[in-house]
Amino acid sequence: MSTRRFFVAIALPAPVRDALVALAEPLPGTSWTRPETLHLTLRFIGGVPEEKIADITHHLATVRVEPFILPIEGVGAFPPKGPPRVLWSGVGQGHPRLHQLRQQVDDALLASGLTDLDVRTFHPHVTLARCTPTGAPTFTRWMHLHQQFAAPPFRVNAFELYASELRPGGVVHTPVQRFVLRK
Ligand code: 3AM
Repeated sequence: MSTRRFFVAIALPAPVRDALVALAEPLPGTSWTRPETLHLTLRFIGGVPEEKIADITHHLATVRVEPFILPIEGVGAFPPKGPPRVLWSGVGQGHPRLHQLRQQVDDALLASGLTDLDVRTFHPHVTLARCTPTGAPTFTRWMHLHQQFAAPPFRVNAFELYASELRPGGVVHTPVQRFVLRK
């Protein structure tokens, strides 16, 4: 039986997904994210009992951040040095409402009783691919080729709670609830 893990993310509109999908090319040891699962994670929650979800959604509904414009741009790798495990596109500097949103999401999750949120710094990004550590020169070429990448800026009107399940065909993300942004 698959267990459901949960995360909070910003869904990407089709023109942004299309632009990101165009960055994919066959690279050794690299598995590209399926277009329908491209997203910007605000917070990975992990496995929680299903009966806790009502409480989590209740608190997430208290988030108050005005809609904002977000340009997805540039590319990079995690870790930044050494063989990449993840290829991503990011959001550049600034975007205070994005960070405000992340903070309020965290506050809401803490208020719902979650206590073990990861304390690492938030590096907003869209995971484009996961890599086995081979072919480093190829990744350098790919990153150089796309350093000026810019997806069409879009208006973030909402964020979503997703369930994530690992199925035989790969990971499946199911939207659980959408939260519209407002002041
Ligand atoms: O948005 P990205 O793709 O960077 O890697 C997972 C994905 O991140 C991450 O949560 C997002 C939605 O699945 N994730 C999965 N397991 C995780 C864990 N144990 C995790 N993040 C932190 N800790």
